[in-house]
Amino acid sequence: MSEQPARTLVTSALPYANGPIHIGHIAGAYLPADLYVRYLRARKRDVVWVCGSDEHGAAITLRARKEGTTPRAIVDRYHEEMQGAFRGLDIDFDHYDRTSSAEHHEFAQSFFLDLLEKGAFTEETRQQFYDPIEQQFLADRYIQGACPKCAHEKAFGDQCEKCGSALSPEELIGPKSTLSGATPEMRETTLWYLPMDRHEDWLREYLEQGKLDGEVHHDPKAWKAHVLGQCRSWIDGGLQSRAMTRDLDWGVPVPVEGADGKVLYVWLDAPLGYITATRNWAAKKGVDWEPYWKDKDTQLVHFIGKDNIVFHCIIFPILLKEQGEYLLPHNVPANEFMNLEGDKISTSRNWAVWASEYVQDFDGRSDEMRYVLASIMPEQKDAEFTWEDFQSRVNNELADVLGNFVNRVFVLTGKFHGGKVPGASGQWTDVDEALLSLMKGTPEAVGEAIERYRFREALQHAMGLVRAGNKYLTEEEPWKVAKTDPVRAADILHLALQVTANAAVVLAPFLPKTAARLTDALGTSGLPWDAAGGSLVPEGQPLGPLPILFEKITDEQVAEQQAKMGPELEGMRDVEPEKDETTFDDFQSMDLRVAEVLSAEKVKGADKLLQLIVRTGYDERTVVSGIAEHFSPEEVVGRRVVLLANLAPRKIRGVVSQGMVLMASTEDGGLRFVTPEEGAEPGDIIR
Ligand code: B3M
Ligand code: ZN
Repeated sequence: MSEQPARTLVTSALPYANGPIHIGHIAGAYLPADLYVRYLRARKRDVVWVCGSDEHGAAITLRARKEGTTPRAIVDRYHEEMQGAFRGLDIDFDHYDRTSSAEHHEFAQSFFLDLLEKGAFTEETRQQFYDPIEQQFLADRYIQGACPKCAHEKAFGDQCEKCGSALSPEELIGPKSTLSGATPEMRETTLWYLPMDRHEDWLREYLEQGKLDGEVHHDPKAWKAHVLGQCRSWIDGGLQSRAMTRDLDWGVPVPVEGADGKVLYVWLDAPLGYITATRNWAAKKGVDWEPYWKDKDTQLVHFIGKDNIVFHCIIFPILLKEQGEYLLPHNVPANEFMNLEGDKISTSRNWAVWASEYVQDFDGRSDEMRYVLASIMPEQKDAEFTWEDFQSRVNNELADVLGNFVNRVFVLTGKFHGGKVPGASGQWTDVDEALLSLMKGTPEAVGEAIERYRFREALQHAMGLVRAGNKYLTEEEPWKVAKTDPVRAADILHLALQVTANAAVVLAPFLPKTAARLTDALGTSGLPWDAAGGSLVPEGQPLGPLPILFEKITDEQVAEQQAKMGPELEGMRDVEPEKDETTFDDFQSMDLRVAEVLSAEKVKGADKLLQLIVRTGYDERTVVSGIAEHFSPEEVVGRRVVLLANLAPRKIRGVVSQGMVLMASTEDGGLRFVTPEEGAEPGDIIR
């Protein structure tokens, strides 16, 4: 295990406040950080975890434009939405901030000025893409073209989302404005650039050898291979200067005279949001924020998705290093992508599982999603979520293994020991010893995996203890043994109870709700991680009631969730659900005919009814119709209508009605005739 830092500052990528959070985001940058931080908290380490909404940049302004509203309205909406989603999944930041706040603007501006004074930027007047129709400069997501690295057709001006390359707009092949579709012109503007080529040497040393200013900074072998691989290929490709300002009206204004209409590049301002968030967290707590960013004994860990690697491993470190007082990341355990049901997650195609929808549909069942996402987390390569896999993991692992084990332990303790923890004789068998030793080693195995950012492995270790306990109970059969050897039966249950309590501790980062239910029922709430490994529940301790821990996911739920994905069609109405399925034969049994209304009069004493005489082409008959509130008799006479001709005659207000005229009900509660096309004659059969 690596040497213990004095404190750890954990960050998760600030999500763009331009849309809701989906499970790909959760599995990428939030759940792993949450697991890591919950574990460190359980170990009583000094850890702070900050995050917040990224409220600037083209992601926001383009969304506002699309919806015909202001960037402010967009960020306010999603700032709330995202926090609700995080809460619903028990993603428990110490502090969640936002980058549009006055505090953040001030801090980002002062940081920019500081770097400007230190000579970190160059001011250059260059030709930039300009949209002649929209009359604005185009950068980042305002411009699209083919990626020069991988040929992906829809690379943005700052990044290709397919291969992850950081790009400049000039590199795009066949650039087009995403605003108007126009081919952009070149116009001159003045921007501040970060000459990144100056930094290649120390970056290489920092990333490849884990050294900073000649001193050991971190263990480069502790970094994920795919993270280092991406960094290496960028540096090998030669780092270009990157503009750190934009000609835009939404963002942190460039705090320099004459820079009206210019804002800081979002990837300069957003990572500084981590610092703003830490400062605000500290102010709220009444503690000093600076050690978390400046003390050498602090470890800074950034949790992100792989598309953010260049910004956290190259650009932000350059900015921090130029400023000089701040720590550089100790590790950046970026995750790869989570795919969904055989395809990439896509917001625009609604190919996603939205966190807040999950929370709504599976009320109170956040542990189930956390468990599945941790089990398949894309740590080293892309992974895939499917609802069937979700169902099978919840049903076969959480319900049938964990739920079943714990339930049997509680039921048996109730039955044989009056709900109190039985004492143990101390005469352990080999089988017991094996389980005891697994129990002893589990907290360390889980912790060690978590400290190496291997959350899947950590969960495997934790569940390994549960599986072993479940198997132990099944094979040792205390319910049978109790009849002949009550002392042995008590030993078995005693040990099973210790396994249950230990499982609750090591599963707590993954399944916080379940762990709390378990420790409440066991009377062991609040035990620190370091207590785990041995006996946690004392003899004689009364057990509380155990709620049902997991309900099975049904096939209907799976089908319902699968049906939700995919494009939502424009202009859909909220209407009554469809009736139950009918058969072709039932449909065939209805005799629908074109008919003509010959006369109409109100039915006495009934406001709603008109008595009609209709001509069917083969007879004339009376039909009573409930349309009097919508149509006067004069409006009806002479119309061609659709008649359900073989409806059994009914007596309505003393009049025998022979059939029914079909009507369409409108959105506002009105009625309209279903009128056959011109030329249709009474007697024509509708089929
Ligand atoms: N908002 C990008 C993203 O969500 C960005 C992260 C900022 S972290 C400082 O992919
Ligand atoms: Zn590419």
